[in-house]
Amino acid sequence: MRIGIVCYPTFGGSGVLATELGKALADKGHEVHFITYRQPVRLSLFNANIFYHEVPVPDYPLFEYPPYELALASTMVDVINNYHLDLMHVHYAIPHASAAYMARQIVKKSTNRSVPFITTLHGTDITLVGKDKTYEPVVTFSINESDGITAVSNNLREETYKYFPIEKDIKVIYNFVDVKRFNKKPVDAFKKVLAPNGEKILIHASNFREVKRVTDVIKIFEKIHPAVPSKLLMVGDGPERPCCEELARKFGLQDQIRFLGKQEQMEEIYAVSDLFVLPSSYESFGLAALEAMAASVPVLSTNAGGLPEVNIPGRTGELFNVGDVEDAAKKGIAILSDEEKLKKYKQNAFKHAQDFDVHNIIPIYEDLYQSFLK
Ligand code: GMT
Repeated sequence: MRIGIVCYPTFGGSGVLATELGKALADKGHEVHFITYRQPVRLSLFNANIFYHEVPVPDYPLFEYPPYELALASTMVDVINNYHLDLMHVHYAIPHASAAYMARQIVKKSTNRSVPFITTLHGTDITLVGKDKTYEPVVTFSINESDGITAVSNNLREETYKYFPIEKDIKVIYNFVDVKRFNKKPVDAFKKVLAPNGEKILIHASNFREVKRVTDVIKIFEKIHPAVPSKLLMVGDGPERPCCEELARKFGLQDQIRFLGKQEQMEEIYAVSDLFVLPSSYESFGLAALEAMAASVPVLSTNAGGLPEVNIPGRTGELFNVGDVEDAAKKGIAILSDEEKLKKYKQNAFKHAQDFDVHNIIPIYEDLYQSFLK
């Protein structure tokens, strides 16, 4: 198949998932065309089946806000026509679904070919941004106009039906992970640098947005640290990072917590970690938690959104209510202070991640694509 993929090219989960999907499809012999305003972060390797089309957004002095959606729709039309795409798969409804709708109409009018588009809902496009009255009518319209709609968890599917008058079926296709990539042996020298006295290593990775409640990670660590000799790695960057650094200093924990910034080789970092902490107020799925599990790292997360569909309490990790740092710390201490228990959690986390392996999920997308080409 010849597939066009539209996504945000950033470190965010939807962009990462869309990029990994495109790479996996290309490995299976499909021709994949990424259409984005910048090269996606995880798209560094060369593959003869992968094409990248940058969306040019001219910035005329007349425009206070350059019309990205129009530039995207026009680029989509160009790529669909010149590369004879069979379908488009857009990730994150805003503004990708409405741009895809416009592109489909333009192509239909000029060539009489109807090129289907599938919209994958990822989370904040529905739960935060999409619900906003400013966008809601367009979001509802373009989701309903999609030929296929998918959501990354049952929770997100339900949330979408709750807040938008969607008339079509939304198919749940979970996030996936390449287990082989994340199943790495720890590099001893690296572990020694981070935890010279054999301390346990806790880790958090995100874009440090408000929804991630990153300061809760520091608060949880402050309670775990006196009970379990430990270090904390904070991976990623974003608006809440300064508050975290300030809180770490306030607690006198600045030497126990390392802020590593954005990292691409997450598998190396997970390989030396013992517990992934995710205190988000909402996660449609929690791709970062799944990637940690694929590296045999148990997860201490909230029970918000789709997280309980990924992290199974008492097996792959533990769940706590949003903001309950007391309970989170208690559960974290219980996991980390018992070697046998920790080993079991690590094994279970890895085993459960295998259910979400890329080889299990890609065929579901392929079948979905095929159903629109018949
Ligand atoms: O979590 C983020 O801040 C990034 C966000 C995005 O929109 O790129 O991730 C969302 O999509 C991921 C892939 O489907 C999910 O695993 C994340 O849970 C989801 N984030 C939220 O729902 C907050």
